[in-house]
Amino acid sequence: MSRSQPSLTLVRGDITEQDVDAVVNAANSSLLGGGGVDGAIHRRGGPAILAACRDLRASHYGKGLATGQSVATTAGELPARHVIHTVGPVYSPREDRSGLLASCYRTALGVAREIGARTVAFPAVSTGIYGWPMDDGARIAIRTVAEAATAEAFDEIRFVLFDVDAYTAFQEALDARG
Ligand code: AR6
Repeated sequence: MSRSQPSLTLVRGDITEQDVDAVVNAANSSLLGGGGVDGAIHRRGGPAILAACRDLRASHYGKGLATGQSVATTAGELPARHVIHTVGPVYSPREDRSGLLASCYRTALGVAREIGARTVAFPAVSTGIYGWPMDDGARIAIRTVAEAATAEAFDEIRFVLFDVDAYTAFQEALDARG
C-alpha cells in the first residue's frame, strides 16, 4: 500500500498572493534579493524579509546559503507566515545538477516541517533566470515532493505556476505519476 500523501495542487498565479503557512523563494546564495520570484517576494513582503536575511548573513550564513539548501525567515507583509529561501542550481547542459534541484524541494520541506508549516507553496525553482528546462524542472519537482512529503507532516503542497506553459508542464508531470 502506498504511503499517505498530502494533496499536491497546482495553481496558476503569483506566489506572493498565496495564503499558506510558508511560501518558498527561488533565491540565490547571497540571500540579499534578486529578480523573478525573489524580487516579487521582497517587494510585496516589505523590508522585514531583507532585514531577516541580513541577520542570517551576519550569523550562521556568513558565506551565504549553499545551492540546494533552505532556510526560513519571516514573510513580512505577505499573507503567508514564513518564507523558506532555497537556492536552485543554474542549469548546465554539460553537468547533471538535478540532484541539487531535488535537494531544494527536499530541504525546503524539511525546514517547513521544523517550523510547523503544514501548507507550503513552491514556485518552479530554477526554471526562470537559472534556465532549467520547464518539463524537466516540473518532473523533478513533482517526483521529489511526492516522495518526501507525508500527510502526517503536511496538509497541502501547492505549486504556483506563473504562466500556462509552466502549468501544463506540472500538470503533465503530475498525471504521469498517476
Ligand atoms: N510567482 C510565481 N512564479 C513566478 C513569479 C511569481 N511572482 N515570478 C516568476 N515566477 P526565477 P530561478 C516563475 O527567475 O530560475 C533571482 O534573481 C518564473 O516564470 O524567479 O530559480 C534570484 O535572486 C519561473 O518559472 O528563479 C536568483 O538569482 C520560476 O518562477 C535567480 O533569480 C522561477 O524563476 C533564481 O533563478
